[in-house]
Amino acid sequence: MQNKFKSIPVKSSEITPYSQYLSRREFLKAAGILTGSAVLAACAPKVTESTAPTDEAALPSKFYELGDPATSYEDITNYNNFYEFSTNKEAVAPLSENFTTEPWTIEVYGLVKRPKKYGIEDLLSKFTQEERIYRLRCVEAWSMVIPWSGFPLASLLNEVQPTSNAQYVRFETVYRPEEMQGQGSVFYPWPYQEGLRLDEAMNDLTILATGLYGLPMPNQNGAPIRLVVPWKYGFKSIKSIVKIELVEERPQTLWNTVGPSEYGFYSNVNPERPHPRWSQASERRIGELSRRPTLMFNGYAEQVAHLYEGMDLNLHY
Ligand SMILES: Nc1nc2c(c(=O)[nH]1)N[C@H]1C(S)=C(S)[C@@H](COP(=O)(O)O)O[C@H]1N2
Ligand SMILES: [Mo]
Repeated sequence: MQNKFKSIPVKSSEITPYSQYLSRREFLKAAGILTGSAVLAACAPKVTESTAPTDEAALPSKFYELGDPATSYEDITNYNNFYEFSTNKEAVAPLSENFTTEPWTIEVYGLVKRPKKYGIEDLLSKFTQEERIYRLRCVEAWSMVIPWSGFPLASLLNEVQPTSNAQYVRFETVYRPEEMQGQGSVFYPWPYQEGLRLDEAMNDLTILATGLYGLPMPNQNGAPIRLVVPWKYGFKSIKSIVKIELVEERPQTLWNTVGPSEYGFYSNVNPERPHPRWSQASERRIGELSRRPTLMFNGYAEQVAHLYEGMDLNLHY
């Protein structure tokens, strides 16, 4: 049984509306868990054991991921990596404000029995949207907890029916340099591409996310639809997807092309394998002051470690 805990699938009718998240924030503030507004969090005193509520059971457990509350909406939507717009995390939100996400089509093709082009509205109505609260661990050693809504990638793949030759899934972000000024940069091979092994893509933790905090996906987070693979470094979770191709050979990925020794194809979160330029043993949770240890597979080992049995994770990084 995989995915018994640590992610919380619910019916779309049960996706927490943003208003409820807000009242929850007020509740947590009153309980002494959140100190001040998210924007001021860096200046706020560290919450210690003594100020944290003793009666944790009183808090609604669905808002937690491995015991941690979700990062604030403000932080999730104003501290972004989305190089198509900017390499400056704070500049992504303003620069993506006028990005066009309607109409939006995703083409699913390659080694499949039923290739198909889906409008985003088809995907939203066809697949039950679930809420999944996941950690996101960036390779740069910061992390967040994000309440996504979306659906398992496996649901879509089962519909198009990969053929027996299909071994990998290749994803591609929209190429629209007139709207995405960062795509003018000659330092990166646009469009952004990513890839997963087919069994990784079929794992229940892997979702296509269409929203967060019960709201439609903000442009800066990869509207209208992006991948989320919570046990891998954040750059695997490709944004604003227009193509999903089933292929036989391992696909090229943007970061592996740019820095093969720094960014491997697998890029599973692994505290024991340092990045060549920094340690991956700990991370800075956005909104918190002190660092915390990074967990193997970002805390999802129980659900995914079996995918890598017998593999040397230092070799296959
Ligand atoms: N197309 C595209 N997808 C992308 C990126 C990007 O620059 N372009 N950045 C990645 C990185 S490095 C991270 S950490 C996450 C950040 O997601 P968030 O801004 O929603 O937190 O998106 C990933 N997906
Ligand atoms: Mo990242």
